[in-house]
Amino acid sequence: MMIKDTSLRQDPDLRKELALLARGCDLVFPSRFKKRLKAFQQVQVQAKKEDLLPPALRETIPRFYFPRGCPKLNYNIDAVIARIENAFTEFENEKATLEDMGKVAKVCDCPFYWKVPLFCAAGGERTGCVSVHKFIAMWRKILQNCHDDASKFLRLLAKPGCSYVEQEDFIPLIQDVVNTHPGLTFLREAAEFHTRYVTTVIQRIFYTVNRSWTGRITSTEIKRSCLLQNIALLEEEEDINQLTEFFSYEHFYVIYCKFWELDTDHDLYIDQKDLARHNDDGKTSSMKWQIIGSRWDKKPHKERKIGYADFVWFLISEEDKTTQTSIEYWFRCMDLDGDGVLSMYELNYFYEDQCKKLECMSIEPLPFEDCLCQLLDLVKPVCEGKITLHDLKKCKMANVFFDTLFNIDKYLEHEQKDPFSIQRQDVESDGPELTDWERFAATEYENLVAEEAANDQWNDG
Ligand SMILES: [Ca+2]
Ligand SMILES: [Ca+2]
Repeated sequence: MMIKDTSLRQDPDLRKELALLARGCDLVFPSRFKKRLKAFQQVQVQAKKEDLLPPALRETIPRFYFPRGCPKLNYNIDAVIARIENAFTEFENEKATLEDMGKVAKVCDCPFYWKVPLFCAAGGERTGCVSVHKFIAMWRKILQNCHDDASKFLRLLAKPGCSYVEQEDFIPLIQDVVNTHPGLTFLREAAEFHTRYVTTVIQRIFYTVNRSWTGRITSTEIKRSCLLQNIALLEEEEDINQLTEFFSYEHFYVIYCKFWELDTDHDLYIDQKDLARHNDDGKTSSMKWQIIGSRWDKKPHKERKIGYADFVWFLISEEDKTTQTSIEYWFRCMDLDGDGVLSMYELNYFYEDQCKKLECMSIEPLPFEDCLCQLLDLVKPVCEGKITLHDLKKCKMANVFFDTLFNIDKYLEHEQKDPFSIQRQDVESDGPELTDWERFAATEYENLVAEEAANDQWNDG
């Protein structure tokens, strides 16, 4: 009989014995240990028997876990269906085209930009329109099974039989935002940029929402994120640049221009040489290998490169090292042997490059031992000599930690800052604080616009 290791952990005595046994200690004889294990298992089995309640008793416990939302008692599905039927009478042959779907979405009590997912889920993509019967059959099923917005949204977007959404499932919705949002009129004419914008928004959604890094967003992840609020806001906010979380055109423009500058041959891939030019080589080269290597492990070094989607993750992580995803991103890059902790060897590996760069700039670097002391003071890891992801998230200074090890410019910036001035800033600023990423994107956008204007003047004059 197998017993789970979690149950073993609940018995401290046994754990100690196990540990001793593992170290080959003579104090615990195998026969004695086996006896002990058997006694422990018996206790476990007995406890389990007590857990099993008779069926009658089980039924009296009210259900409290609703993965697809808690059903609303007084929600009248038939009344909603009647309203939809009525709305369809206005359309020719009681069939809704894509243009009619905004109205249908509102009748269904959905945000306006759910219109294309609604259209596609009812089969409209294939035939170009949706009949009242097909639409009602689809929507009734969703209303009966999904009781909150996250699970409805997921059901509309996901492939049949899937309990998650993947990147490509978002394409129709975001392409529709490009086609119809008043804040993107100018982008509509530049069809060659549509896929770039769509890719950027999808990557940003996965960056923020897909906390499990699986490439599959679940309804729980949607619920925990601000995705649906942002999609709902598209309807109210004409200036798309206000939606800095995912949809901002300015943010897209900055990311894309940065990529374009590095991708000199414009084959939509950048290699290590290209990446070395980012921020005039603020990033040391070991880290650059890691960024590129982590994605293309199996390829020989020379062929390794990253595409645009990976670049979106890199740039956002690089410019804002305070978010959960960013901390995880850099942790993964630094954990060279993939054992889930950062060893002192791994820290030294990256710091060596940093020292070389500092020496080139005629700045004398701190010896590694001193730097290590500072870093350990900053992070205060639970286990000596090992830094875990949890330690880094808890210390609230992960950005300083990472920059010290592999970003010269930002490391020097942190060094020069008076720690008290940062605190003062926090107290004095009113209104919502900008994130590091938002601040970077706003500055870069201004620079790019100024550059463009200067170019125009040059060409005209
Ligand atoms: Ca290239
Ligand atoms: Ca490691």
